[in-house]
Amino acid sequence: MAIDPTSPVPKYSQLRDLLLDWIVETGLSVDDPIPSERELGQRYELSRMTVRQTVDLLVSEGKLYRVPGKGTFVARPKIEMSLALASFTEDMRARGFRPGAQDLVRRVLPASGGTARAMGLEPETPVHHIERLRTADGEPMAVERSSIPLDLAPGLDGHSLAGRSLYEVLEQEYGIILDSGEQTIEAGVCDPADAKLLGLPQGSPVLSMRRRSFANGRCVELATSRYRADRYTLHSRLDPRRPGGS
Ligand code: 16G
Repeated sequence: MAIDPTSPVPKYSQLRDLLLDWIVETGLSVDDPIPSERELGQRYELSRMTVRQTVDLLVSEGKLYRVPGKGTFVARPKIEMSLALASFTEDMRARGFRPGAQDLVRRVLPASGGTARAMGLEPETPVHHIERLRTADGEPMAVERSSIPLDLAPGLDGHSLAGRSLYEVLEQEYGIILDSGEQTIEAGVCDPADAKLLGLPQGSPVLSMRRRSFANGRCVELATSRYRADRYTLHSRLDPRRPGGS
């Protein structure tokens, strides 16, 4: 396939699609090098500037990565997160990764006004405040901050969550089985503290998620999480609209 100079699609964008197809067709895999920008320019009869624009785009999309002085290589595919009431542990295992958790902060605190409102609690109700760094195959993936009412899980602060699933502890130790939830997702950037934990430059893009999980109508967890946007993509099944539904 060649670049179509009469197409309304910009040339750098046509080259993006051609390159991605070429990577699949030639069977290139993770960490394999792609041809140099000079070679690509010759092959597709494009200026060096256009090729550079395409490679920059593919790097920013996380499909390629550059190593200064060495070249440009095929990046690892992103991890696809399904929008379900699954735990990080379940989600990672289902995708063939080894899940991990580092306990960063564990405290019992009075719920702030916002937390109390979101969880349907009286202001200042004691909640477990849990901050964890989540890893997949040992690589930092997300920083998760959760609030859980103390009365639902007394003594939870005494259970180490390092390398353990919070949802498993809630189920096994407290008999809490989450049965519904809701989640909002928005684009965000890494603040200095999270950038350090995630091993990313400050200001890197993240997926900022806020989840409320319930059991028998009661809010069990309010969690705000920051996931690396360079490693994650979200996947959601789309069901048909029901007649009369909103
Ligand atoms: C997910 C949840 C998080 C929950 C965790 C429990 C999102 C954005 N967050 O990561 O709220 O605390 O699962 O995972 O989905 P665990 O049972 O493996 O500790």
